[in-house]
Amino acid sequence: MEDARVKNASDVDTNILSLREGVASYLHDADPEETQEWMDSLDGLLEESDPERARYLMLRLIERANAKRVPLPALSSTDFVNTIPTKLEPEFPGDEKIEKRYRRWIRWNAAIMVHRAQRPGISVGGHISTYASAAALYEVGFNHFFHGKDAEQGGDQIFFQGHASPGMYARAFMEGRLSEEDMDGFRQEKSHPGGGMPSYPHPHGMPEFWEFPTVSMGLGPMNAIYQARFNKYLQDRGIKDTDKQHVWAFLGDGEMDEPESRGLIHMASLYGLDNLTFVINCNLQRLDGPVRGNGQIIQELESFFVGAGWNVIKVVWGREWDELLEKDEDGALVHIMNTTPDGDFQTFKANDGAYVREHFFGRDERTKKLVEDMSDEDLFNLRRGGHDYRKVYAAYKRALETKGKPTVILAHTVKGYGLGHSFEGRNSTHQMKKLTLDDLKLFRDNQQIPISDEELEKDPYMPPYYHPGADAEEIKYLQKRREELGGYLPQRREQYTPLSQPDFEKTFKALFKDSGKQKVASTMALVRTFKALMRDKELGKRVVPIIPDEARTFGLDSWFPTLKIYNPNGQNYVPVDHDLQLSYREAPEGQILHEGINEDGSSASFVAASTSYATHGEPMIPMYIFYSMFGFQRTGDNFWAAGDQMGRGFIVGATAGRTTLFGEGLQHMDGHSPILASTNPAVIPYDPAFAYEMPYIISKGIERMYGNGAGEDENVMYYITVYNQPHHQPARPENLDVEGLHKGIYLYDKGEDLDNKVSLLASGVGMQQALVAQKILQEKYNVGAAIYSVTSWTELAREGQRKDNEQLLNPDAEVEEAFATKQLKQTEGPYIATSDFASDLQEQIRAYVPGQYVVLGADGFGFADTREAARRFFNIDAESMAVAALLALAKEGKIDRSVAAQAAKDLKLDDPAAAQPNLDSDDEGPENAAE
Ligand SMILES: Cc1ncc(C[n+]2csc(CCOP(=O)(O)OP(=O)(O)O)c2C)c(N)n1
Ligand SMILES: [Mg+2]
Repeated sequence: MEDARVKNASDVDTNILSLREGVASYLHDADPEETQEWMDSLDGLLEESDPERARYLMLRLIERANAKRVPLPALSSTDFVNTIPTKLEPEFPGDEKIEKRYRRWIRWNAAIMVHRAQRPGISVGGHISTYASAAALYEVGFNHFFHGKDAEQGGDQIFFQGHASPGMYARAFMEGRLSEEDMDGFRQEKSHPGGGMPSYPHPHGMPEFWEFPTVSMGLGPMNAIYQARFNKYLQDRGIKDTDKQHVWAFLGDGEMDEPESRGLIHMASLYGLDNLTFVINCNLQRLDGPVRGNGQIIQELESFFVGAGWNVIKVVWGREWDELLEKDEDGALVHIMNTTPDGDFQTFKANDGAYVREHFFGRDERTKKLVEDMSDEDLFNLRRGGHDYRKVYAAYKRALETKGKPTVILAHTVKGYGLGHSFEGRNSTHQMKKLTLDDLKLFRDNQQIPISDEELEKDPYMPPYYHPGADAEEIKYLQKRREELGGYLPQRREQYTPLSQPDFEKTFKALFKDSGKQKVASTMALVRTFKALMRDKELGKRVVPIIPDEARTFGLDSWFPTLKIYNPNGQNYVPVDHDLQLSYREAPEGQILHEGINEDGSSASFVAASTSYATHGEPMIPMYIFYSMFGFQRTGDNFWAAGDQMGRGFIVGATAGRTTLFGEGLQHMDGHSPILASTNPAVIPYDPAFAYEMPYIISKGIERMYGNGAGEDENVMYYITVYNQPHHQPARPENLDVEGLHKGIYLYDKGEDLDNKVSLLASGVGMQQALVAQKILQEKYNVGAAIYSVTSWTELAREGQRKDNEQLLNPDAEVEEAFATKQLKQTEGPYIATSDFASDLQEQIRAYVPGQYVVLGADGFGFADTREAARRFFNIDAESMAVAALLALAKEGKIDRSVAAQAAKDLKLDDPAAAQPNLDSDDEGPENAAE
């Protein structure tokens, strides 16, 4: 069938084709005659003049329509020129000459710091070219925009591009915050006398300086978006005013290829984040070569961000181009700008003015003529927009004035700018760490640094830093600017009021009781613990539940109507379940951050909430609950960044275990998240077995994180694995070994005093298997089995390793034995360990077990089957534990090996089909409804 849309508009009676998708496809034509007249004029114009003229008139019409508020879909790309026309540029309020002078000193010191770090015997290097290209972008911010911590509401939050760190150190040196000695400690964090400085923005390494770790590319952009969203959340919930705080993220154009960089930008417009500005340093290069040799990264990013609903400001050309563009009456210059690929622009900068004349302006007779009166040097000195203070200032100002949407500034720069010919625009520039003597001299001349040839020649490994002294006019000016803007940046502070908790026994009474006939999964125990805590008014409001679309799976939908889901726009529709008690509720003051199916965004949300004690001085308690398979495995890098940023809060891996989530299969059944979590030194993994353990773990966690106040609290993130298998929950034992519970192991049951003895160690749902194994061993085989609840294998291992290290450093000393060893000596070996995770988890404590140690683990990929079959297959079930215990006893000569052999046969250890439910769990129901 013929499609009417391919026809000429004039062929279609009353409908016309709309400009593009986004408005209704067909519009009613109220006056076809008038329409035809407009069409005829366009046709006539095209007959008389070139398409350039038609394009011009069309664009002017669109511009006029916008001005008259005619709703038209946005154009997703504009010419390769500055968004802000020169005549609309605001007055630059600073003293350009002074600012330029010290910007050059900063650029010098940044490069010299890296160069000196290459000195013989150290040779740790660093990045020179990234900051050189971005110096003006930062300096305009420092001098005129970035609010420091003393500003109203605590100032702005700035995500510095990781590899630009030398520039921030060099500025701090100018400000007198860092000494030459400090600068020479760059990249020698442990060995430099008096302390060194990290290569990149690591708050962990410099907790009073850096705030946001950004160097794992892609994390900065997404964490900045969620930081801005979190600021709005704090404001909307009445916890803290943040409406004068702005989030700036400085990013590389190469970095924008990371899916994390682009993948969440729609969230920023969805939440109307006008408190967020991205500044993308488009130097057209990444590490190896051009970002888009054949294309134009600035144009590509413009369309991408416009499409996502952002305000886009391009800063492409410096003021030197203004006059040329003014004279470009027929659009020839704009045309060659539009059609020159980035690869060529890079090559221009690596060559000279004559090359630019021939290969750029020479592409069109008209443009060639345009520059015939200019010298080659003038041509080479036509700067790119990102190096021009005035253009950058205009863009920043416009960004802050934009309401209702986030802004991205696309700044065109040269990589290695000002560093001279060996650096500017070269493919190798990113990795060049030092300058030759000739480079140094040229760089010194370019930047007009008052250092003599002799001084440079004295020791080419150690060219001097430059500082004119605190009394210099420039330094006074610089200091005044920061003073007026609220103090130095970057800077991290940690000031907050400690949190107190409600009465422990009273609050958690229900969780300490025997559950009787009711079967309770540990997920439910965790939810109940948080619910009980949240009844406390002061503490309750600080809990930030973060959920990527699995609330119903975890039984958290009961929180929807009470806590509500945060949405700054409220709920402008009638929810389908509005007449139900558990209705889906969105509200501007909502407490739940429901992130959609978006683990990356959720992890970023966690980072913002977990560091609020420092960024805002407001301790918040994030409780980020996810499908455990999609947590550390999917977003481990951001948890690593959270550790660097010293985040504090709770990460909950729900539907945990390789066999518990029956029927789901290989991509769902998590048998290793606690192992992944254990590789993050800031994470304390717990795998609780019983409901009564939960309040102890969570309450202690909050106390460790926020109990004391600044300087005293620990930078820890708890990772708690919880299951969806309901089972009987025993009452809290009398004389519970609370210290053991916190440190990772306690004796739950001594077992019967029979002829032979073993000890069973279990965590999580593995405990249910250990309890049955105990019965089998005692009733059928006359073996008394003690049971230990291992709340954290990793914490035990870490404690043991700390003791080992102490011993290594003090070979003469009598170092205490590991906590695990002491605990396990309460009963006799052999020791048999299990959990619902891979062996590597249980293996972590092998060195500290005082006897024969047998590990059963769920190794290999998971699969879809019943829990019983899966546990038998992996040999982590009660029967397998029992046989493992018998075999271990046989190895010690305590029983005959044939007993174990017969048991293996009787209990059908190798037959998943023979596995029968050995738990008291008839566990159908919503808690198993994971999808
Ligand atoms: C996730 C990740 N991958 C790789 C790197 C290594 N790396 C550091 S800088 C760089 C190139 C950066 O290019 P761009 O983003 O354009 O920044 P520029 O230095 O040009 O400003 C790369 C690949 C990294 N830091 N993070
Ligand atoms: Mg780049």
